[in-house]
Amino acid sequence: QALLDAINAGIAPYPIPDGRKYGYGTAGFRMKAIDSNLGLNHVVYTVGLLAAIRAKKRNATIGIMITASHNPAEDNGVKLVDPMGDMLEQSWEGYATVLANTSNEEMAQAYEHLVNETLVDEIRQLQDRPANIVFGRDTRTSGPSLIKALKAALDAVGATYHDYGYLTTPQLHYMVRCVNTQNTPYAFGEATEDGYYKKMANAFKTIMYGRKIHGSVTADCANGVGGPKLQELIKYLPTAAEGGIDIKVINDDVLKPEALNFDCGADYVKTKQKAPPSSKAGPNERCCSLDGDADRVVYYFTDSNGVFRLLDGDRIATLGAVFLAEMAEKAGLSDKLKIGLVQTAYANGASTEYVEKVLKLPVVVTPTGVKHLHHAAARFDIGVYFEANGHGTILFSDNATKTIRETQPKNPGQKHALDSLSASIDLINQTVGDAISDMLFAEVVLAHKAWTMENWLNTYIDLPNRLVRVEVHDRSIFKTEDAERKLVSPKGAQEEITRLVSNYTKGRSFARASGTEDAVRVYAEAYSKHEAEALAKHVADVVK
Ligand code: NG1
Repeated sequence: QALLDAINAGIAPYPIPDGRKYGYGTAGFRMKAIDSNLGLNHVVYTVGLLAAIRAKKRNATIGIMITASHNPAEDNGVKLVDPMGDMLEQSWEGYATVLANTSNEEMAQAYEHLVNETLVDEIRQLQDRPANIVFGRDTRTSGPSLIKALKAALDAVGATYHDYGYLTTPQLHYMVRCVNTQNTPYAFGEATEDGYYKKMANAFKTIMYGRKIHGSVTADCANGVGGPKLQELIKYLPTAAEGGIDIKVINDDVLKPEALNFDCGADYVKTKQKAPPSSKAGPNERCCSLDGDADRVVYYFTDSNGVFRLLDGDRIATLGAVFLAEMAEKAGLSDKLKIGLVQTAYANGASTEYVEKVLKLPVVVTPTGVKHLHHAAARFDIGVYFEANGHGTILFSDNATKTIRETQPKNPGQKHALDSLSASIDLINQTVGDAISDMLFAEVVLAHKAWTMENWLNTYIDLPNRLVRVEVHDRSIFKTEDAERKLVSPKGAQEEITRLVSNYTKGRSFARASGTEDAVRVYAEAYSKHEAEALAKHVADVVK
């Protein structure tokens, strides 16, 4: 009873506003945070309760990240991280939603009910288990008050915790995995920021051996937490003169809250298809943009004719796949390592064709949301997954890691390939998409191949495409199948879309409800820009 009283007392300052409904979306709970009437504090408190139960269930440390990623500065959100640094298991999203939608009066009861439901068979042992939680946050001004609500929940249930303060989302995922694998054969690294930077910098030096990165890279950090963290990492990396890298950091102002994701960052560049106005980069200069919590990155440059050229998540995926397939071949491991790509329906059709026909690697398509891509990628020995918006990473199976690390090289070329593959395992943050790690990886691959941005761009030609956001009365009626590529509801809509698509050369289009915004997204691609735009408009009219 003391525990239940503590839960009630702790949540008292955070009532659920009348009529509010919450859902654990594509990336946890997200909403406007400045308006306390919307109840994000209430939601965060319940996430604290759930994390403690999950930690007992898994007998492991669970992570919580307070961020709203690429969303505007006044938003915030919260997501849970499972023991291996991956996203919360999907079956638990329902529990998270139930708790979030519970009123204060019923909270203690709901907690007890959930304990009975999830820990029931072994209730005695599991209840007595310790619950340890680690958490971090991005630079939003609403962060501290949400952390206060989170701590109140953890204190109420007697959980132990470590507050990492400011972290990028992928750094928090890294910490969770490090804590849970300490003193095991699968130790991931040291669970400190220093450990994160050292692991990445050492891998970078190994893989760079004898290579040269041409020119500098300008990194736009969306005025988010990635800015100071990237500045920190740079201290661990060799400079260009030392055979390392010259990173010019821009948009790293975290003192002006309203600057976050405003006219800059990966989402701006990807959706507006232009460089941030603050960019001073000249023609053919390599640029990249991170998002507000540094879990996405896209590259771009302005070509000699002044045309803006975007190299998005599809490009980073294909770049990584080209390199790893080549290294696997040089290492004599092509037959032993099954490499595959995972994309969503938003991947440009030209990238899919390039991977299947030119690289001759398999492509799997999953619904939107990293959690879906991640699981599909884990089925390959080397699984490369990226969303077109730049969110992704590369997974190496235990078998791949063991094979790469235990194969004895027979000549210097093979040794170099094995060392590069081995360093890639450490350079890439395998827990989740990590803009900083993905950027360094792209940089070393470009150096290995001695590719300019033009060379990279010319590997295939993107089909012109258009993504539109359509406000609808009720997005919940939009149900899909076939990895979101076909609508099954509302009735008749898919037939109409299929008919429209058939009028366009290389046409492809689909509509789905967003999991993070109250809208339906329509994607269309076709042979020409004009056709892609017309197709998108017509399909948008169908769903309106
Ligand atoms: P929704 O709103 O479900 O489309 C968006 C992105 C996803 C993913 C999540 C989480 C697009 C089309 N969708 O999801 O790829 O990154 O946000 O941040 O970019």
